[in-house]
Amino acid sequence: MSALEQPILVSHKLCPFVQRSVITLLHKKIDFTIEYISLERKPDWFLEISPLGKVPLLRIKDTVLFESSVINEYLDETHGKPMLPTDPLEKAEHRAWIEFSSSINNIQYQLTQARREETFVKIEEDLNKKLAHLEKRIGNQGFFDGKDFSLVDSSFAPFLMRSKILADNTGVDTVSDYKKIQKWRENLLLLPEVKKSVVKDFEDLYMESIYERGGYLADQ
Ligand SMILES: N[C@@H](CCC(=O)N[C@@H](CS)C(=O)NCC(=O)O)C(=O)O
Repeated sequence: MSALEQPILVSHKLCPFVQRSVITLLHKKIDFTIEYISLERKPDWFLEISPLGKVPLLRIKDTVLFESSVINEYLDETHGKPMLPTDPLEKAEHRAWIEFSSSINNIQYQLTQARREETFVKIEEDLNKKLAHLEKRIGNQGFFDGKDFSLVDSSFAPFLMRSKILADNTGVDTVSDYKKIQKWRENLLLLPEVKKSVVKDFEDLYMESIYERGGYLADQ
């Protein structure tokens, strides 16, 4: 495939939803081009093609896909070994957990933005309730469900990567009470498709964005 025919992923370096699609593209060994944009100053061409004004977008010839979970399912259906179960009930359950991972991403973002300790603690309580459900569901064979890397794994990996960076830099580890999630995190963060799914200076950029905000977490 020539570079001109490759799918183009319209991206932002810090976006966990973009990262999910990068992980899936890398896992499936699909050639692609990445185009970063500023979300503070969204280019006109982006606003013209992005119905929600959000990244990621995947441009395939004249078609524009949006919503990371939809992009990932398209990539899964068109390339290589399926990353979702074939049984409809199991597939629906995996999709539900992918949806759940989106809310976890949003809560993690809110946690990094909280200015006051009181707000931070409330958000952390909400996150804990949700993580307790996740802890009960995940398997203990290295991945979300069994021994194979699935779309649920690619969807949670961005949250887990950020939780590790936050733990290393602030001492606040949001998954410290959850042994299975910790093991899962260790396992996922060793995978090449996860390691290579962010820019080289991601940790610095991510922490800078948190220190710039100057919230409760930045003071820890
Ligand atoms: N549900 C969307 C969420 C994407 C999303 O929230 N992207 C953020 C960056 S991480 C964005 O583009 N925000 C720009 C805005 O809301 O103006 C998906 O899964 O793709």
